[in-house]
Amino acid sequence: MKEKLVEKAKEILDANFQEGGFTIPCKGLYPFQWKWDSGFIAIGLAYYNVKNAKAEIETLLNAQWENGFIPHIVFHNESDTYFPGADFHLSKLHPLASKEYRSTGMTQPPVTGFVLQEMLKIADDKKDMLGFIKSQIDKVYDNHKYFYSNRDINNEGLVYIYHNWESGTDNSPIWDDIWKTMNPPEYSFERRDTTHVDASQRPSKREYDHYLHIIEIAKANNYDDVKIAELSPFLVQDPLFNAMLIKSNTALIELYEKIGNNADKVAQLKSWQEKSIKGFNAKLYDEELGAYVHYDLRNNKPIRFVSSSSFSPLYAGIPDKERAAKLVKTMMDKFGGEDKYLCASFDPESDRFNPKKYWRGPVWINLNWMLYYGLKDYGYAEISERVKQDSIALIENDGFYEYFDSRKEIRKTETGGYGGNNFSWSAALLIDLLH
Ligand code: 9WN
Repeated sequence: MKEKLVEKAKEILDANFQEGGFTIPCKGLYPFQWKWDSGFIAIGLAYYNVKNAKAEIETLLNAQWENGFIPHIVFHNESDTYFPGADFHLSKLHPLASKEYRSTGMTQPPVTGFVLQEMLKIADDKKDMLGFIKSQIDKVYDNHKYFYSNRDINNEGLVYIYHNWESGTDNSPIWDDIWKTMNPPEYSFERRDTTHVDASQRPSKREYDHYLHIIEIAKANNYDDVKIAELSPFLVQDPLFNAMLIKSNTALIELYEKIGNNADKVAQLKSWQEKSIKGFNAKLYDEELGAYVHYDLRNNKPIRFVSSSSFSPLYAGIPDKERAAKLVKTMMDKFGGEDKYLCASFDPESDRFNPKKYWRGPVWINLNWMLYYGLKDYGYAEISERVKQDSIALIENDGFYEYFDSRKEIRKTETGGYGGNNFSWSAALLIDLLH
């Protein structure tokens, strides 16, 4: 069974790999290269196709802007099966945008640092992989420098995101209260996602109006970071995003130390890291909820909801042992019942929970993958094993979907896989989990 699943996963990754040297997340639905997808995909590829794994990362980093920014989507081709595309985002408005690649003017969680480290762990030929890393690592360092120089506006070691698409958890109920502070125009546009996937599993038209409106504001200011920080109605410190940055800092420090001769960069990374971990624990932990939460910088208040992002700091070594124990208790109490697969993307006890809709409840394999390793590192062998086995069972029973229903019992009458099928990161991370 294991061999068959891995074989199928490889078939999916191979079919989604494109001539331009990158992998689409899913045929039709997502026809370009996405930043954090690319990272997870490269981990899976590293097990059996080192050439493609390297190409994946190199192609993404080739699209980096002169200020170190790495965009969330790189539009390598002219596909019109996705909205909003290159002509809407107009990255060229920013003076330092890539001249060669069209992209969005927003980013996604900074996973590339820890992905490079994973690739080194996986590679048989360590010398060859370290050589590759040496050729790419400064670009990732520059990306972290971009974040700390432009997005830590209060100098507290925490960077902001200015759009829900930057979070990667696009329509999470976390953002609902922010939408209430906005009243965007009713744009007319042609959605493409709902031609590929059941509309009930995707964000609503009104939610898209909000998403587009934030971009219109950023575009009117040529994607200038200072202006965005001043004007964007959406400005959030996201625990998942910041945990990814912290995890990648750790990876860059260790990789630079292996490479040698980079004492200045190591010192800088260590200083960012110290401040970030301190700021993270001081600001984003909610004692009463026993979980990390988002902070709404625009409206100056914590967003007090528990989601799978709340537990992602385990993957980055952020909580101390005592706090980690509280996090695990919260996770198991709310998300861990025997009738459920771990780990729903949003608090199943909340009235905002929706088990079928995208980031409002379904299980996502990339978050599970992080939780598996995080829990394992903190010594929760049994629970981490359950996260792993649940992830495998979901894919085995339902298929290589984009997201999954956490309720076990619904499978008596229907399938529990939702969104796009033959989804690349579900395939790539399964290869890692089954290794
Ligand atoms: C917008 C590609 C991306 C993922 C995100 C996921 C979804 C896009 C969309 O697909 O977002 O970026 O159009 O819905 O939420 O995490 O990177 O797989």
